[in-house]
Amino acid sequence: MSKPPEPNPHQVSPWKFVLALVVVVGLVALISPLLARKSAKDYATRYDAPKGLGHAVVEPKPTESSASTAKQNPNDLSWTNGMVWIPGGTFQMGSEEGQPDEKPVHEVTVDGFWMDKYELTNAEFEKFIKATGYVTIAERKPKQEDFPEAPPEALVPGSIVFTPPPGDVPLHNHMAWWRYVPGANWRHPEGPDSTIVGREKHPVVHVAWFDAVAYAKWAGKRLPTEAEWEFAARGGKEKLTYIWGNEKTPDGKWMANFWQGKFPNGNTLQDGFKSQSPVGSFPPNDYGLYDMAGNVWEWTSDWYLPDYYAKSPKANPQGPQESYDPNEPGVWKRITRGGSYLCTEAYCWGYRPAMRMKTSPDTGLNHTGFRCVRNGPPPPKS
Ligand SMILES: [Ca+2]
Repeated sequence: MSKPPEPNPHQVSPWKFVLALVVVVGLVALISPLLARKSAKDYATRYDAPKGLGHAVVEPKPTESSASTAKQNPNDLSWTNGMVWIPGGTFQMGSEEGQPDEKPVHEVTVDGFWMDKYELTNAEFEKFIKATGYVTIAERKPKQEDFPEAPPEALVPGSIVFTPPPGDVPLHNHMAWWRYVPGANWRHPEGPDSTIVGREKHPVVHVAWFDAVAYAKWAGKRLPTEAEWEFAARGGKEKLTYIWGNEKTPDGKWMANFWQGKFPNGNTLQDGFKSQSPVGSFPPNDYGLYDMAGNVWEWTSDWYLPDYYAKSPKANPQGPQESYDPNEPGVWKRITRGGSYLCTEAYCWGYRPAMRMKTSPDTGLNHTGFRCVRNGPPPPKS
C-alpha cells in the first residue's frame, strides 16, 4: 500500500505556534524577527552547543549503580533497573510502503544494548526534577536576548497542545489542530488548569529533545539511535508492516494506542483511549518492549535528513551530521519514532516501525515523550 507524500500533521516547529499566538494577540509586527531567527546557521550554532539552554547543571545520578556491578556478579542485573536486553543483529531498515524518506530499505547492523521496557513516565520524570531542579524548556520564559525585537509580553513559557477543531478541516494544515498554549508543560499537559495527578504512569510529554537528553545523562543512559529504535521495535521480525504483524487489528484486537475515526475531530476511541494511556496498556513486542507503536512519539538521538538511508553506514549508524527538512528548510530537526495516540492510517500512519518523524529539538508537544537505552554487558546465558 503506498501513501502519498503529503505534509505530516505532527511535523511541527514551535515558532509557528509562537507565531500563531502572536497573531492572536495582534502583534503582527513580530513576525519578521521571529522567523528570521530560524536561519540554519543560527539554529545549528545554538543547539549543537546548548549552553544557554541549561538552567540547571545536570550531573549523573550519584546513586546510579553501574555496569561494573555486572563484572563482579554477572547474575546481578539490578544495575539495568528493569531494562530489556536487545540482542544485536542485522535487519532490513525502512519500508517500501510508507513515506519516501523510509526508502531505500537497506541492511543495517546494530550492536546489542539495554532499553527501557516502557516510555518514561511522569512519576519517573518527577524523580529527576526533584533530584536536580531541572527546568524543562516549556517551563522557561523565552529570553529577550534570543528575541531582541520581541516585546516582553510575547515571551511567555508554554508548549504545543493538540486542540481538535469543532468541525471538519482540510488535512494539509496542521495549524488547524495544534495550538501554542501558555502554561502548558509536563506538569500541565493540556494547559495551566490540567494536571498529571492520577496520571503518574502515563508517559511524560512536553519534553523537548534537550530535556530528554538531560534526563538520560542524569540516569546514566542515553537516547537510542534511530537504527537502534527501529531494530528494537521490530522485535526480531523482518519487514512487517506493524510490530505485531501485517494486519492492523489481528482478530479484531487493538494492539496499540492510536487514533480511530475521523481525524482530527472524530475519535471513536475503539482502542479505549482518547489521549495518552498508562504505559504498558497494550501487548509488548517480541523483545518485551511496550508502546513501541503508538501512545507517544519517542525522541531518538539522530538528526533528520530525508535521504539519509541512501548513504548511511551499515554498522551502527549514528545519523547525519546535519539536518534538512524540505517542508521547513532551515529548521534542524531530530528524529522521533513510533507514532502516538493521534496517528491514523489515513494521515501519518505513524505507528509503523519504519515511520520517521522529525521535530525541532527545542519543541515539546503533548504527544511526544521518550525512553532511554544504555550500553552494557549482555545478561548471562541461561
Ligand atoms: Ca511509543
